[in-house]
Amino acid sequence: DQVAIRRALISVYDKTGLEELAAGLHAAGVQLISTGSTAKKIAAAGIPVTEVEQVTGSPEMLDGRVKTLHPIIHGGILADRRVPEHMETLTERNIGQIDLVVVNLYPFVQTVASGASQDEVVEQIDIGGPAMVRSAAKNHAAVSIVVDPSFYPQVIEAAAAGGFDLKTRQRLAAKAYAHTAAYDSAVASWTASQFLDEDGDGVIDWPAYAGVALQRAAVLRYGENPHQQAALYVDEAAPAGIAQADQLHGKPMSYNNYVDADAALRAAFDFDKPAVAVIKHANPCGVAVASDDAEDAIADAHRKAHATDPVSAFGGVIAANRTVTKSMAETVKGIFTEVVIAPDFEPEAVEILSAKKNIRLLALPDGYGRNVNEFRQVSGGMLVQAGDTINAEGDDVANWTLAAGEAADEATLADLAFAWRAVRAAKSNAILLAKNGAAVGIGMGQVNRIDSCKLAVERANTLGVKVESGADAAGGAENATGESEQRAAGSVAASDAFFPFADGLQILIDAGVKAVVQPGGSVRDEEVIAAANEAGITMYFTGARHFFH
Ligand code: 93A
Repeated sequence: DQVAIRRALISVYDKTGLEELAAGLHAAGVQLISTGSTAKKIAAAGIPVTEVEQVTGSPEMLDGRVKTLHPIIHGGILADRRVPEHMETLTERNIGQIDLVVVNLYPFVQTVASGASQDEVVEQIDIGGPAMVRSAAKNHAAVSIVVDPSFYPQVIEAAAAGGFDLKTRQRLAAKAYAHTAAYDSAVASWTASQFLDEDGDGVIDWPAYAGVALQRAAVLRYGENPHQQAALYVDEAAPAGIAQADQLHGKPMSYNNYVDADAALRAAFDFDKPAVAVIKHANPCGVAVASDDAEDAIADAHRKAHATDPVSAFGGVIAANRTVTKSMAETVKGIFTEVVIAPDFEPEAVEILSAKKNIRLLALPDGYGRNVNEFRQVSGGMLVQAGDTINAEGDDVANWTLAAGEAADEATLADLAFAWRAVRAAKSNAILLAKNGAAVGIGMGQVNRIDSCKLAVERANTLGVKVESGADAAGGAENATGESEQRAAGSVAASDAFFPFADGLQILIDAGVKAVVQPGGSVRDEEVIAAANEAGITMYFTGARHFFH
């Protein structure tokens, strides 16, 4: 099932390996036809080549917008050799068959990334290139399509050995369609960003558009479990995230590592202050911020985040929103950790952590941001939604309404603001207790809010290590008394959604929580407000909700 390669059409923007390819094909007796600058480069190398214009009798026009879009070209590619009428048509119209098409497209993604103007970007939308790629891939029964310069050596070899077999032509076709699909997705993403951002805030307005440009970046060892195959795909049109991170050390990332590292980024990057999140099973078991003027703030944030729940932090994934410092690395070194992801690492931090064979260190590329749209597969289809952000009006403390008790003092309000941002990272139903810029108890993933409240309180009161007074509660293991610290009393709480009844809130009140922030909006708000007033605690309503499932 080999098909001999007698005539090849070459039209490439990226001229890598072109001369070698042309020389190899010519040596194998293949006749070459080619477009403008591709033909020039081949001819300059002393290899015979016919310009597409000569073949079609139709000169390139409209500044090159129309060069290969011609029946003589597409007829030569698309004719089905098994159909006698097709062959007769070629003869009647004097069209020569094309057996091999080598194309790579205008650099659209690179042009967008360069910050070029709208007109310049539009000019880089390749039309004729994808048309040839798609024609040749469709007719893989006879035609070979090559879009990747690294494959040229095999092309030369095949041309000399009687052509590719059917299986290879089929594989090349599949690769070619993935290539044009990704290219068109990138074009769709960009045009959406230019024309569908109706209010000009940089976010594509839902539900107008959902688009991805995915390329497989890695085959993973396995999926969520060892019997599941898995791979990583990178969205070329998305802001840089976990999929583009640069691994500095450690074994390859696993499927679960990616899921947890992404959850860790979501948790740590909601804060302007230096912040660290520790993740297990896609949920935070530690979140904390440190003051910008603290000495080695990120190490401080990490100590506080680890202290949230030191039991669960074993085998966790850590994200920091600042460079990982030497002293943070020294603490992390003593804790069994799967992954650390951060914008950067001090060289000493890499050195210290690299002594541990199994820890994976990932540096985030510049411009970290979350995807505008979120996709979730359901059986038989896909759900798409605009990603949740922490930019709603109700996320701004200035817009909160005091629903019960006295207005909080500055420190309490700061803790409430921290808790409100942090609770968004925990799976619903989520309740997060916080003190001094650190989570002290997190209840998440429960099917009712009462259980999440109980869990948060229980964790706050059993996992805190009591230390001799004066010692740093988070770092002072050497001063530990062996008892657990009762951390729920005097803490503040955030709830990702409203309390449907007063019962959940009552659990927090009984545990000594002094202030609560929640969306409000339940039909029983009056009952919930009454419970807060009776206990004399402060309660704010945000009007915004952050379910996360
Ligand atoms: O402007 S186009 O969309 N119109 C065409 O008819 C056409 N034919 C090939 N772009 C077209 N191409 C592209 O030109 C190819 O995809 C390739 O990237 C490039 C090669 O042109 P040259 O050989 O002049 O460098």
